[in-house]
Amino acid sequence: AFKAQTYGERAQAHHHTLVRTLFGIMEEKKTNLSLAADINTKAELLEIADKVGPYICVLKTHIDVIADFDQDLVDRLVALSKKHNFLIFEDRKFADIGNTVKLQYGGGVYKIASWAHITNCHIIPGEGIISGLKEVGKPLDRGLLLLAEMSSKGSLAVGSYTDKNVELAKKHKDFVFGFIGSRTFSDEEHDFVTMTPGVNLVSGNDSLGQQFRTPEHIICENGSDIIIVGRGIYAQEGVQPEELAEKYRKAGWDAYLKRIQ
Ligand code: 5FU
Repeated sequence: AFKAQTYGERAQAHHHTLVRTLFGIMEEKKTNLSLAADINTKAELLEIADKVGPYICVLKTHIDVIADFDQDLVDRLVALSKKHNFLIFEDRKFADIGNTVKLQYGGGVYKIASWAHITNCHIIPGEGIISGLKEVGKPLDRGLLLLAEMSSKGSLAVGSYTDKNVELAKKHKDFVFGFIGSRTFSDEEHDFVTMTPGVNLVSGNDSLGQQFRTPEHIICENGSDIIIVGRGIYAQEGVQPEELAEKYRKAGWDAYLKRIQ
């Protein structure tokens, strides 16, 4: 049912503050594109975030790959998120016990909870990881995604493990708002957001197990909500990232319009 609804309709009905904001941004900017900015210097990350900002709803970071990370970087990323109206998703993939992830999420060098609207975790340690992250993130109106599936070849996140993610998401829907996965996991009662990595305009693989599918396949056929694109946008020689971002924005949005018609 949610597959046929607009992002705007789902925003209005949703209980999670962050989802209302996210779907609102998507409607306003007509984009379901997230940039996976796997860039390793501060200056280059800020440059691409500023250039591609107008075309995306979410900027996805791996903050621990930045060689010259400092607090000024996150201050400026937050400023860009306000300037261009996008959310920031730190793709941290927490995977430890509740007490440890609380420390990793709220503190340390990166203080992820203080600037990232969204983060994610594996459920390998059991339910306590969600409870631990929630203690830090919920008072800040942050949101958590569970890694129900992965895009890489041979991923073990399948079958009953994937189902367990959905079960825990329902139980913790005051904080968990969706999944990393290849398709929708919503049912009649629960409206979850799926964000899908491994997206390119041409399907295929890289040399390290990444598997790419097209925006049309992911959004229109599989009912996912947001496409995450990295190298398709920033690693095409001779083409500006903003030009490619607009191409992916349009492909993702056209696939969504086709789905809801
Ligand atoms: F959870 C996942 C997953 O299952 N596959 C992924 O590729 C996360 N990713 C991330 O999406 C990965 O860490 C990269 O940051 C990004 C994909 O980038 P690409 O250049 O489009 O392959």
